[in-house]
Amino acid sequence: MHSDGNFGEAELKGLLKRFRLQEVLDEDTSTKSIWLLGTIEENEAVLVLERLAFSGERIEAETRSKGPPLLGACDLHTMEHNDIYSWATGMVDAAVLRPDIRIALTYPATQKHIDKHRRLERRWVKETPELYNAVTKPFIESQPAERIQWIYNILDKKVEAERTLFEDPDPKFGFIILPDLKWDTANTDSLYLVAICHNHRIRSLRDLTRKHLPLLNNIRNKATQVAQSYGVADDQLRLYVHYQPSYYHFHVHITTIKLDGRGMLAGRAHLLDTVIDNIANIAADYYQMATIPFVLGSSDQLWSSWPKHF
Ligand code: G7M
Repeated sequence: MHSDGNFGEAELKGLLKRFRLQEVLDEDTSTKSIWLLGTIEENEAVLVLERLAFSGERIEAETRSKGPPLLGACDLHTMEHNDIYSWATGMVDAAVLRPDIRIALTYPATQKHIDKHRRLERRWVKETPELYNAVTKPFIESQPAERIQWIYNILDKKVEAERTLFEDPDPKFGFIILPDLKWDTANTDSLYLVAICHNHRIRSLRDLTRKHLPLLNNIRNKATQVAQSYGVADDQLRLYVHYQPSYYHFHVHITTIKLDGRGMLAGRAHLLDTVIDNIANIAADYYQMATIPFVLGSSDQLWSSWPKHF
């Protein structure tokens, strides 16, 4: 155990040397990371390896100090060539990329640490209106009110009141716009706001009908104005709704298009403009009639409700 302040490079090196792999818990090619479960002597350990991004600054500094050529000492493994295009895999002089990896070790790791990093199972669910009524709706209705207490606290100005950027207090069509928990409120390149409606009866996309168009259009317009006050123009904004959301009280995500991540993936994010268009121009009860596919993960609370119905 190393909870004291004397743990240093030599100790970490020693632990890494003694790490014996048991299982690959997860891999992610987009973040170029791998999560490994192993043992160090009799205890379990979780090791995370993540390839670091290139640093233009470091490459420039390296070139300046040594002079070109930048890839003079590279070692090629596979190589292809077509006309003016060549590509290969290989290794470059370590100095160009150093450090090239981030290592995170949890030791000793508890079962909780291990479970947290184990690959999620994921699958598509095609939610017909009948399945919504049979599976998802009862699940939503069974959710304890405490799950969305944080939303009521915001609407009642008990918390985050000073962070409110806009409020329309109308109980039916009103809402509050404030920074999302995930935004540092400083960097507009990662602007992330959330609009939370005052109406407690709209739990998700499935509850929206034509009578909610004033609310949706109002959110659209006011979100644009608030973002503009941060210097983010209308054509730089992504407004969307999650289905399934984490919290069943209707809210809209307002982010810049510079931001991307899991929450914006097809299978979860529904653009507000498309939602408005579907209700306004296709059918007033579009979201009561539609089959909505979504990806369910084994860590989602809804996961255990679905297998029973297949
Ligand atoms: O997946 P879903 O559409 O339900 O997303 C809920 C959003 O609410 C996420 O983007 C969270 O980061 C955000 N959020 C969650 N909590 C608990 C809070 C909070 O307490 N305050 C604020 N401002 N945003 C939150």
